[in-house]
Amino acid sequence: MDQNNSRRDFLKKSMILTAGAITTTSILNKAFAAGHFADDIFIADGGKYSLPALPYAYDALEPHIDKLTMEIHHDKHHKAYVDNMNKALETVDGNILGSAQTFENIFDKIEKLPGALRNNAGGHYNHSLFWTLMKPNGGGEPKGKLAEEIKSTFESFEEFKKQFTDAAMKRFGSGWAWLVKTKEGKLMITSTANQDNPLMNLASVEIKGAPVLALDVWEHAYYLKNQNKRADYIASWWNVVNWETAEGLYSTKK
Ligand code: MN3
Repeated sequence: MDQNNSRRDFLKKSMILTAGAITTTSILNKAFAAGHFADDIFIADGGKYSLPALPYAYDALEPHIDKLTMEIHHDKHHKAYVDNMNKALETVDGNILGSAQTFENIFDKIEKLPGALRNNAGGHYNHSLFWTLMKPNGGGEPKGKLAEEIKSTFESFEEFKKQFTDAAMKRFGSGWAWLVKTKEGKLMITSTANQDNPLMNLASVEIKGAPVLALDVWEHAYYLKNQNKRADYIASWWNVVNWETAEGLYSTKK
């Protein structure tokens, strides 16, 4: 892409971004569902990453996930990851990333990059994805190809739910549970520590693949409402899962 085109593209995206929360939401959902890393959409003016709007109101997931938790989680925690990612990027040796400050490139080179970038780029990506994987009146079961693949891989949706819940419960300390689609196209359940994710090129990330479903099990995701009871939070979370986003991720990720 020549510079003029890329500039035009960039301006167009920036304008769309300022058009409001609903538009940003649909762009984010569409980008994730299309299997894009969507980072070019996240970059706003000045080449900095910015906090995407929550795709629904803070209280939209009540009574399953409470308003105050959503406010603090999005406005404080997620915002801090974005701000600290921008700061960390300033310290990176230009030779490592070149001009491609994309999530794909960052996650691929993660071992050579500063720990602050690993934590905060992971935090920004994971949370952006997490918001689009929840919605009011969500839950139930997936449909179509994803439903078929879950059944053939885990025998039943109930068995999948049990194994995913188990992975989320067993993650010691802070981290995430994931359903991923591996390079071979196989569905697998895994979990990662801190803000690592299955896209990161790290030996400690045991199962790599494209995220289809993501669950934040940091205490900041549930402590205000559920205190130490992670199991209650996970049980509530199944009621707000946005299976349409998950189906989109499954169908389009290579
Ligand atoms: Mn979190």
